[in-house]
Amino acid sequence: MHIRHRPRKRGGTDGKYRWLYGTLRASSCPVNARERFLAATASLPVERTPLWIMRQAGRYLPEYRALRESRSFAEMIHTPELAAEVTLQPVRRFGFDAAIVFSDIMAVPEAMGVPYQIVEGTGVVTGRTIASKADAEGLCADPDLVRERLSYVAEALRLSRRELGTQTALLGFAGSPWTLACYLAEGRGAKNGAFTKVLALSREAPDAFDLLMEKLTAAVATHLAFQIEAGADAVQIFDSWAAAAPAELYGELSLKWIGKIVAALPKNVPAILFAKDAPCPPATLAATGVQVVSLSDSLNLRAAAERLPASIAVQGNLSPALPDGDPEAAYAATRALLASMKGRAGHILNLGHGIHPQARLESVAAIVAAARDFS
Ligand code: 1CP
Repeated sequence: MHIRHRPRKRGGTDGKYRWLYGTLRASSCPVNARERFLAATASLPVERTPLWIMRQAGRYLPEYRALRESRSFAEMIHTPELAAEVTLQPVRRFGFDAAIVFSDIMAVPEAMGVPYQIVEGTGVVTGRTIASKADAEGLCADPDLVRERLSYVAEALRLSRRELGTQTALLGFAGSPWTLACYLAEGRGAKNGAFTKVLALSREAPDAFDLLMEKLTAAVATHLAFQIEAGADAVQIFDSWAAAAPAELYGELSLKWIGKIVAALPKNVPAILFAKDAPCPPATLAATGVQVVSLSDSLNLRAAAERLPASIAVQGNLSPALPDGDPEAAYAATRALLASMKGRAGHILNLGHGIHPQARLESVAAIVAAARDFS
């Protein structure tokens, strides 16, 4: 990948947020957040580790809750102006190196003809379940229709890009076919990822499972390509329910399909794979062709990175509970992680999973400050 280095401008993102964090020092290298992020995805050296936080656009932010007070989640997602606003909120407040478009993994199944709701206290509930080949046949994977029905996501990306310019990276995303199949077979979220119907479908009706996976793979690939055309600099694939697959079948049930999606993406756009608690080593995740593997906090990040080719970047892996605690502990843990990664190019700082709604803003600020102070 070709990274252009532009001269550092006065009054850029760094300067704008410096007053917020007493501990901030100016960085000395002529790169902006987007260049820093893209360099890290390519495992090139950077003057400081870039960061963003999974679920950074969401409920822990008072400005998100204020918008959400008078609107449903569905309305926020489907209205590009609101989705762009929520995408930008965490970048304005914390100066993260990357924004992630405010959308949901269930947007793709919805475009394929399965409506969904987010029910307070329950989570995802789908309007249909997929239990047979006939059910899978009824799903739409026509690229033109999928694009048309997801045009609100593309518009949110274009509006976000307008404000971010070339200063901050912008991420698109999608759920993996396996994780989406978990929801579609179950018809809803499952406590602690105990999805059982999808496994039964793969065993008892392999034709139905294969057709479902082929259609999901096609629609996810279409959606990711569409997001890249609309301005995404990189894309993240969420295999949030990787651990619902038995270890010996994980490659067949999930990674095989992710590999097909990555192969279909433009080669110059980095793909990040977040496979939460995947039942395989990180090198197996990297073998899907992604440039970055995002790891949960159950692993030692340095040790995991050492077992990967130097060309593969890692993302993570502070505890998602860290921002719930006090800022001093958040600062110290971030410093310790960065110190452990010193000398290993290709690290994007993040949590091991999404930030909690009860996260403390001053502890998020402390993580950002620690990343900026460390070089
Ligand atoms: O305001 C609210 O009540 C809605 C809460 C919410 C939010 C803020 C949901 C419902 N989705 C989102 C946004 C979202 N979802 C983003 C936005 C960008 C960002 O990261 O800031 C992203 C990337 C997602 C992805 C997503 N949705 C995943 C994969 C990531 C992960 O955490 O593993 C999953 C599993 C979902 C499903 C989903 N959507 C919402 C909830 C509460 C859930 C999980 C619940 C369930 O499994 O039933």
